[in-house]
Amino acid sequence: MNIASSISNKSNYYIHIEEEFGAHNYHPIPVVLNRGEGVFVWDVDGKRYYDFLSGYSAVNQGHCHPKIVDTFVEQARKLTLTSRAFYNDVLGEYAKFITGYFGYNKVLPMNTGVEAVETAIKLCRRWAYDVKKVRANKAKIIVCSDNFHGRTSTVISFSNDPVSYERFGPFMPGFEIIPYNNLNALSEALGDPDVAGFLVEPIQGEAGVVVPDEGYLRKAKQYCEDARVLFIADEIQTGLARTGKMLACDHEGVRPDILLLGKALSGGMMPVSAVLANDEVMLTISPGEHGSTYGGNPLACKVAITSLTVIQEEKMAENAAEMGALMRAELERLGSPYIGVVRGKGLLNAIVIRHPQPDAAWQLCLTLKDNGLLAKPTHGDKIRFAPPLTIKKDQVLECVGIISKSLSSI
Ligand code: IF1
Repeated sequence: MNIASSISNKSNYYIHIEEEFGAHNYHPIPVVLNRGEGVFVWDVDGKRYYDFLSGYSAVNQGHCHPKIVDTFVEQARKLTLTSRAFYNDVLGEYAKFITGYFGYNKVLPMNTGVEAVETAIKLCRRWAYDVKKVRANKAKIIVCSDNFHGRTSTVISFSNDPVSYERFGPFMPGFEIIPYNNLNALSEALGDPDVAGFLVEPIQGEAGVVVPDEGYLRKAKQYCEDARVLFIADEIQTGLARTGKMLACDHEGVRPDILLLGKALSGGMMPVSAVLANDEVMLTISPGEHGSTYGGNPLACKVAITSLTVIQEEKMAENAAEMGALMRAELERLGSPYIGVVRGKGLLNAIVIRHPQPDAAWQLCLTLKDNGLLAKPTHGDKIRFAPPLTIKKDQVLECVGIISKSLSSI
């Protein structure tokens, strides 16, 4: 089933110049977008699509949310960057707001998600040496197989996906990979007194929306407490109402020792990430020992306050839970022979395609595009279905219709 996907001359022009002058570090679905609003995006020919990727969960609030855009424009006209060499009238306000919002003593503001992960690694190691008194340069952090925490050299050092790490060595030591969703493996690894932290995605996004067993996070947190090990939750993709609760950890009442946020923290306006922790951890870093040029800039902070506010105001977590349950039920009801598994929580969902053709998931995404819905496969046979959290019931039903129509053309 090799349906040539329709690509206009106008789109081809943009695809060509990006190919000619841009690095080839992605293989995008062949669609050229130039407008976004809510759950929709439009291509350069004016065709409208449902966005079922949401910028990898960076536009949970919907594309170009009017209140977030207004905040961005208003602050952009006032003051965008002071650096941390000076104070400004926004960072303190934001720090007070976000620590109160999530219930932590302190926030360390960064920009990209992987910078938040790197910051957590440094905080965890510093806490290990200064508080837990782990032997110098021996601190170990446990991670899970099939993890995705970003693409810096340190972070790919603990990936088990050759596509992420091959021929990028040498690698950063101090990490141990255990199977995800396996409490025995965690318990055994925690026996090592040099272990300082357990870094985990509450649901593994890139791996194809892998949801652990009920109770896994709660028991893992308890094991970490018993072993005096920091539980570090990477909620960069699962957080901010995506899974039907403000945090995916909230489904099990787990409070991470270090909480990582990114992506939708800015509603898709710009890179904004945050590391939240209490003083025992956060104050192990002293002035001048960590930071970044744009970390905590006034523009990012104002945008983040509005991005967090609208999630609560518009009850996006509740909507994600309801619309996600509807979507999974309707997808199951299709009874398509090509859908192996439907899985997810809230509006972080994926289907596993079962088809003899190796690129069936890719071909299906091309057909979905032609039928007005944008999604992209992950790890070959899985397709993530993660629309903005503002999606309504009739839109979910329309999208399931599009998916059904597209499946029938396989
Ligand atoms: C790409 C994946 C998703 C993340 C988690 C940290 C980060 C990410 C749980 C780093 C980033 C992005 C990166 C982007 C595609 C996307 C992605 F496919 F790569 F894995 F969402 F699943 N923790 N995920 O998901 O945040 O530094 O990118 O801001 O690299 O292609 P970042």
